[in-house]
Amino acid sequence: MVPHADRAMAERLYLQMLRIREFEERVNVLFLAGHIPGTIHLSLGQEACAAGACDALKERDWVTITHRGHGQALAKGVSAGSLMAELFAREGGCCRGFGGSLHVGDISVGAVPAIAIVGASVPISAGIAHAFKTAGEGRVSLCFTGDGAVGEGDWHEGMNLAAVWQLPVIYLCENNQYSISTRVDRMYRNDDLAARAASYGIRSITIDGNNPFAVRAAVKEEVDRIRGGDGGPAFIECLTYRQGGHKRDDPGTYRPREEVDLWLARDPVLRMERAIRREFGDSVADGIAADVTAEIDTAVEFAMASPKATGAIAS
Ligand SMILES: Cc1ncc(C[n+]2csc(CCOP(=O)(O)OP(=O)(O)O)c2C)c(N)n1
Ligand SMILES: [Mg+2]
Repeated sequence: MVPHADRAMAERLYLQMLRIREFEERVNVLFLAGHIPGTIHLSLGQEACAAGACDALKERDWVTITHRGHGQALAKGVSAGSLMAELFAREGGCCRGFGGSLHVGDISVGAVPAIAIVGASVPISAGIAHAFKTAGEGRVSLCFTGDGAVGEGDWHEGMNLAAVWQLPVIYLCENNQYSISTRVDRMYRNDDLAARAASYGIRSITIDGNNPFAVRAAVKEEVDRIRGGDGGPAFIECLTYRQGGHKRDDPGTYRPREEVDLWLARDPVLRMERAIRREFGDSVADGIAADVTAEIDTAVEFAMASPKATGAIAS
């Protein structure tokens, strides 16, 4: 899984995935301890999508984030401290504590704060891409969505507009197999999501969304096309799995045990950890893990010390 020639990239991707994993595991504990108001949607199991996609982008490219967006925000460059403080509804949050978990982002690093209306970011990303195209700066708009968004009217209108105007936007669909409790094959008679996007005249592929190298390569190919002046929209369906329930009050018991086990065996972070240990040795993997733990410790301390945001959600 780890080509020797790409050691720096492999270490970078593993670090990013582990940051997301540890951030969210810590968030889970802190939520249960009562530090985080509202609710949270965790992306455990989907880390390779955000890490791979954002590694192929520059800061001046913009992403739109979903309701399951902690990993997307971290990977695009939102600091762990400001993200944690946002979840705590504190002044130091990336949206000054007014957004909470469902609305994270930081425009200064190209992470458009999440709206959380499923599918709404599809036409918005097209609009961003239109502005980029008009300015002629070769910037890229990348829209994260889930599989459930594919059934929304916004998705169809946005996809069509992006195709007709040949906009520099990459739609990255994290197909985690479920929209709340409904499996993708019960939502769509045709559950080949890439084929649905292709029907709008959009270049579309389906890839292993648990392999960060595959995600990075797919996004990079489209980014290069866009910067080279030959880029229209693209749709990348990343096959992945939501390891937990939809949100904190959902144990996810509607999923067959064998299915959960099958995907747990494909855990992207553990897969990458094994590859890093095998290729580069334990000290490299342990060093990355120690750096991540230190960063998340500092992020939690920052959030705890930050003053409560006046008027923010449930503060
Ligand atoms: C327009 C709209 N309808 C319903 C909801 C409630 N809702 C929140 S998340 C979600 C599921 C979205 O599924 P998917 O797009 O697959 O993303 P995932 O939760 O799997 O990451 C729904 C229906 C919403 N936020 N917006
Ligand atoms: Mg989904």
